[in-house]
Amino acid sequence: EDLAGQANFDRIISEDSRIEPRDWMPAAYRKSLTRQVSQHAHSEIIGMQPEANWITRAPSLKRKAILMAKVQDEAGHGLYLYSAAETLGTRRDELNNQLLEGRAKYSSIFNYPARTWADMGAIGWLVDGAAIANQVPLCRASYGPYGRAMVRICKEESFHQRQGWEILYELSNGTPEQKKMAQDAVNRMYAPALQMFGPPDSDSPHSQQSMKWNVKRFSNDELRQRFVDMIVVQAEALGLTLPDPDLKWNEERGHYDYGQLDWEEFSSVIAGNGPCNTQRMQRRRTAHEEGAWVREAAAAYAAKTAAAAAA
Ligand code: FAQ
Repeated sequence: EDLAGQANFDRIISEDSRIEPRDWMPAAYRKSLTRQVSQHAHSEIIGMQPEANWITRAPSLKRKAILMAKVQDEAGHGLYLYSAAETLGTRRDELNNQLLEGRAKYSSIFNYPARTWADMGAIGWLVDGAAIANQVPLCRASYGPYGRAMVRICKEESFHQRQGWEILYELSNGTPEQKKMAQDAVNRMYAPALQMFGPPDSDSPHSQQSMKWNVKRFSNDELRQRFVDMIVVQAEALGLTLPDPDLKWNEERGHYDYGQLDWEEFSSVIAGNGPCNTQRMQRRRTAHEEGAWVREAAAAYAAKTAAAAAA
């Protein structure tokens, strides 16, 4: 135990200042952040798949260019986050192995299929929207590299949400078939998007400690509520409805009440039994194998450059 290190860590946290990679930190802090940041990175990378599947089917050149840029942004987010995680002392190939071997989680939402073009709208609006609501407070996370990565990621996510909203707006104001397709996509994505915020507070083992460490600033339920309050008005502006009969304004609380979510489904999806878990992991493994030559070439080039510098 490092008493001076612990005292310094406690002071930094109590001043709401930042822990940097070379600072002493408790092993549990390092472990929990490595868990959260790496799972966040995995989510970004796996999260490319539902939308990447639609790039070849985008309805116009412009839509295709926007969607490609968006999916590439998600890859970039994964890379910033793996880099932030590595500063905590675990190598990226080990983090990647944890994902490939099923030892690490990624967000439940990406185990649902993207069935129609309207899903590109619903994903942008609801999934990126939930991601922003969850991640804006993480810009102030006590771990410096994570918070700084979040700032840039949130800016890009704002563009993503806006492009999704615009896809839905066009469809909602299009033909009756298009409007129906938009509504159907929202109906399917709504509840899984609310579950992105994690289990209810009463069932969230990490929340309390993460809040004491200034990693999380709000609880899962607080952020979920904030998101619901936000999207109700946005749905009205879209001319679409949210699929929850219990959704109604609660004057006393100053928030919208919403219906119970299916937490059994959530657990089952996280346990690997969602509609697309197998497909997503298979695709990731294949992509990793197909990228082996790139990693080998990069390593050979690095060795050659290092040898030349030493000579
Ligand atoms: N899915 O005690 P808590 C994106 C796990 S956004 C799967 O509440 P914590 C952008 C949790 O890891 C999506 N697992 O945990 C994009 C823990 O398991 P563990 C990614 C979940 O950490 C958009 C256990 O349950 N965003 O990718 C989920 O305090 C479009 C107990 O939970 C982030 O990762 C879930 N939904 O709170 C990309 C944000 N919820 O580790 C492409 C950063 C919980 O003990 C296209 N992360 N679990 O095995 C966080 O804010 C937090 O980690 C939470 C969970 C809020 C996700």
